[in-house]
Amino acid sequence: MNFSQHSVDDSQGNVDAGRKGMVNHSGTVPLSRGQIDLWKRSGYVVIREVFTASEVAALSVDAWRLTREQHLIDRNNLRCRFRETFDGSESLWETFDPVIDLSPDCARFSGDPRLMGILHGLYGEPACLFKDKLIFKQPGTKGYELHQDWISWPGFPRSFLTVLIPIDPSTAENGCTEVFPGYHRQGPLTPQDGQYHQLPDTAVEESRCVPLELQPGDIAVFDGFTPHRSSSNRSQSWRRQLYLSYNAESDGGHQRETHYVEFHDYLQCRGAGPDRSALYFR
Ligand SMILES: O=C(O)CCC(=O)C(=O)O
Repeated sequence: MNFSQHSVDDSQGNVDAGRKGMVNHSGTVPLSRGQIDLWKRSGYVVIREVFTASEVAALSVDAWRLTREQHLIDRNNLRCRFRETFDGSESLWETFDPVIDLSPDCARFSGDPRLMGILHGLYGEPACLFKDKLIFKQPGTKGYELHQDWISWPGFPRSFLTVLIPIDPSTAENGCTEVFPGYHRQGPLTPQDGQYHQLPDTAVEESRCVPLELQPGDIAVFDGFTPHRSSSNRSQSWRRQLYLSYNAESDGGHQRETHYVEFHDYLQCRGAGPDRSALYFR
């Protein structure tokens, strides 16, 4: 396991816990004070080679299986998101949110002791799974505008963070996630009215953009206040990536079930109009 924040921070923060067998029996990864300070300063971190090729290959097989669950892939199913295409043709299915109840492999990754050890190191306490989604990002689909994930719903945990687990290599061409370090320290950058807001491009300095180009086995972690976005998938292949979000245990404890009740209410209210009654969760 190789802990880095791209070349800027490599000199201060490399640890190769996986290859040198530094993961201890409780699964805790020994992160140095300096590495944790870097995470706090930047609001993101990349850790290389956390998972083995065979572990990610198994996840990949299960993710392909999900693409054949045609009875679930439906515009009225609250579990699904569809995304516009950049050539203007019909939007394509993009996401299952949640996903761990559909996929034993995704569930296994969400509680993996190495991952939980890393998060314990970053939080200084145990992490609780809050949300889980698999973004399939088919070729031709658009990316996401600049935004922060934290939303001002009552009790929404300020310790929210997301772990990216690439199933396919994520590259600039297939629309990898891009983060803007440091801004998380400013907290929410949009009105706190309980609605999702895009950020204007002027909210960040373009030169600070870091593309999270990852190989299967690597992970990236970013804070709920870290501005991020992604481009269209202009490659010929899918960019499948598991997004696992957590909160610190002392910040509300286990609240995944409550979150999904609240999230579905939000989606149903947003889907105003005659079609709203057709929405369901399966
Ligand atoms: O697909 C991506 O790279 C970005 C996804 C994202 O920003 C989100 O789900 O909040």
